[in-house]
Amino acid sequence: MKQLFIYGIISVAVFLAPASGAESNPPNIVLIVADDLGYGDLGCYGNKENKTPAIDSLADSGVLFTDFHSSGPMCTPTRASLLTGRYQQRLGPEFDGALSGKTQRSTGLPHGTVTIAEALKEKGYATACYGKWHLGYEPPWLPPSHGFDEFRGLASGDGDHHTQIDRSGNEDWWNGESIAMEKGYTADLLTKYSLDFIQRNQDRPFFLYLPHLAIHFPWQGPDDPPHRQKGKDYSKDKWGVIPDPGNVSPHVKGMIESLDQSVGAVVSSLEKLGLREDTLVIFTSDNGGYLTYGKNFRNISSNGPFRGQKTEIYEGGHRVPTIISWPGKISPGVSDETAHSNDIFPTILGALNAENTWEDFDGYDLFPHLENQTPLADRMLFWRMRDRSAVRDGKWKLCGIGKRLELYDLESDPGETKDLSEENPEILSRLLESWEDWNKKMARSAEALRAE
Ligand SMILES: [Ca+2]
Repeated sequence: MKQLFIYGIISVAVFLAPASGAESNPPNIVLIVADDLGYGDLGCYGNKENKTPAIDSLADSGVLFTDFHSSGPMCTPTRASLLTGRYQQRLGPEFDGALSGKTQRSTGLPHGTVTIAEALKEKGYATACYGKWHLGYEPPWLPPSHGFDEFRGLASGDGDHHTQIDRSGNEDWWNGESIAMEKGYTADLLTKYSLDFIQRNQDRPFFLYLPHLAIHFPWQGPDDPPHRQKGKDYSKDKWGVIPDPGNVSPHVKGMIESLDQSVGAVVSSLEKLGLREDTLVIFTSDNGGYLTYGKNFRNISSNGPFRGQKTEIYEGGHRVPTIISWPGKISPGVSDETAHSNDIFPTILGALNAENTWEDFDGYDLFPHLENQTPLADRMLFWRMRDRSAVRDGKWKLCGIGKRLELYDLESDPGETKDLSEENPEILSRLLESWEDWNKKMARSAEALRAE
């Protein structure tokens, strides 16, 4: 399962276009991140129930990845990797999991890190974040401290989609560094700000980071009722109003379809303004979906053929839907290359043909692969969430759950059903050794950052 590109007619145009060289006319960048969207939740990834025509059409216009991975199986870790191009573990072990709204309110993404927004701002881009941040709860840990000119949205991991009240009962809807509560459905509000930003900045390069809250709980479609009120604690009641916990999917379907409408509105606005061929659009998810939650909630998301779910290090926890589209520049197709959240920042610089003067990335620039189908060089990938770990090397995947070690051959067994560790002790020990080296490297980085 390697490098399967379906060449479209556009590939001829791409072939005739000059090699990478966008520095003179830098493209706009739109990075849309869905929250908890599973591998199997979209039509273009095989879902038969959810109607996602806009995202499906984005996939038709670009490259759909079948083996793309979020850097963590949860929100905060992946967001840190996406925005910095580096493993979140370099920031310290607290970035293994989600930043807590109770105990970690006065910390966040370290100010010494360089984000995509900071790099693009330096290149003259207008920058905005509309959506869920979850890399800090209050100033000075919000997007304006990390290169974003504008921020509207929520700082925490989950706000009510109608009332914008967070899990701890706080008002959580920001304009820059101030609370500015607003009525409306979260996805629709984020779309409104995105369209306005595109309109206002149509004559200059812009970076729109649109991290939707959909489809994170509370599971509320646009037609479901509001749930949270200011001043109450929802840590034991995070989910919204779910009359039939055995079947959460109708609520999630409403959220997925509202997410799809948002993507459609953004793409249409680019088209109407004549900007579509000047804009690189990236769509991804921050981790896999929940299939079940707690004792009661069932039938939530779909991770397609993959085992496991959000918070787990099986494929269902971190193999995510990802589409990269730039009509006229990137030939439409399907890529089976193994790619990762860490690749997004270097790929954006690749699209700009801009030299990286900021940071040593852990990720690859996918742009030569997207533009010319150049295969990616071999590499190992690593995941760590507290006592859960994974190492990927080609078809092999090592999973560590506490002290238990499992080895899977993803080529013959993508569903991770048959543990081959006993039959392959050499492969197991090689991956384990790489895992230990990687951990040491991450610890040294985190230590250096603390010493700054
Ligand atoms: Ca998430």
